[in-house]
Amino acid sequence: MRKIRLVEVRSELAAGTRGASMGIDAMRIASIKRRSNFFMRFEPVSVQDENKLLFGDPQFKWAKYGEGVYTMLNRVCDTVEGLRKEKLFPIVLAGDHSTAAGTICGIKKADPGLRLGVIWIDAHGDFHSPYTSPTGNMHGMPLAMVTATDNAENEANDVEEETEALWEKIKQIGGNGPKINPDDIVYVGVRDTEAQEDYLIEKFGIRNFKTAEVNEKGVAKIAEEALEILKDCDQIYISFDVDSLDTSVSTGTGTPVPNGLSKEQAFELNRTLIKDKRVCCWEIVEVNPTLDTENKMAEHAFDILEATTESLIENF
Ligand code: 5AB
Ligand code: MN
Ligand code: MN
Ligand code: MN
Repeated sequence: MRKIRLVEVRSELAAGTRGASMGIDAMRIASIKRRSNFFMRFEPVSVQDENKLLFGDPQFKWAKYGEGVYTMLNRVCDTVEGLRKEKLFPIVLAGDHSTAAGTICGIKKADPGLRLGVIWIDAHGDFHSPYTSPTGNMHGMPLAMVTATDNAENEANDVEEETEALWEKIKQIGGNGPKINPDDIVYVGVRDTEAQEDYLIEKFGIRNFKTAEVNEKGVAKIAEEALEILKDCDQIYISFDVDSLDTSVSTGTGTPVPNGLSKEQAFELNRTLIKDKRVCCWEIVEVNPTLDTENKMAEHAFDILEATTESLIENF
């Protein structure tokens, strides 16, 4: 039987809005309200954060707090690598989404020959680089960190040399070169992208199951099709950004976007996907209770976290 380890990454360095580092604790509070023993059942591993850097200068215009983000990615990578080497299943709770690149690097470092597929449930493409980002916020960059997608034709920003060096360093975390093929990414719920991301999505033919298609076909069919696209992958990592949810639910996250998934859809989607035996890691990110009232977002996120974990255990 596979064993679960909770990994807690309270980093918010790469988000544009402050407060996502409190998302994990907000979910813990939600679990108490639900009278759930979830956080007592699993041994949590905590990854030390670098949020103190937020009191200082962001340093790189197009890769804000980039050195700190680099440190965090390495820590997450080493933690996840260790767990995967012990054949444990990491459930990662994180603040800002940049650290998902660290998770992917860790999975690959534990097993470099692995062909890893990624299901990215998010309102955003998270496919920017310092060369294309409209903000310099690195939570919009994790997928570019782990793929070979930089392309001069697609650049918008004049990036400083130090930033270039940092970006190259980030791409070497967990081993030389790209960790996944861009066409081994499947999006669900992506509906707020910039032209540079659209260019990559089109170039690599990345499938995006938008909300309308989820409504039309139903979650079961979407899950089946998503897994079918990744049929040649050895293992699968699922990344769940709570801003994939509709704004009626995503009341506490930094970058909410209308026309998202309903809570029920996200609930069923994650519960269904995680039953696939190739899924080796699941991550939930970007709950920000400082933007919310009465901790509603964290309660919804906790319900999804607990139900997804239950589904995983039932299907071990
Ligand atoms: B999230 C935006 N594309 O790059 C950018 O929340 C938003 O992890 C990124 O999906 C959102 O700053 C990153 C405008
Ligand atoms: Mn997002
Ligand atoms: Mn995201
Ligand atoms: Mn987000």
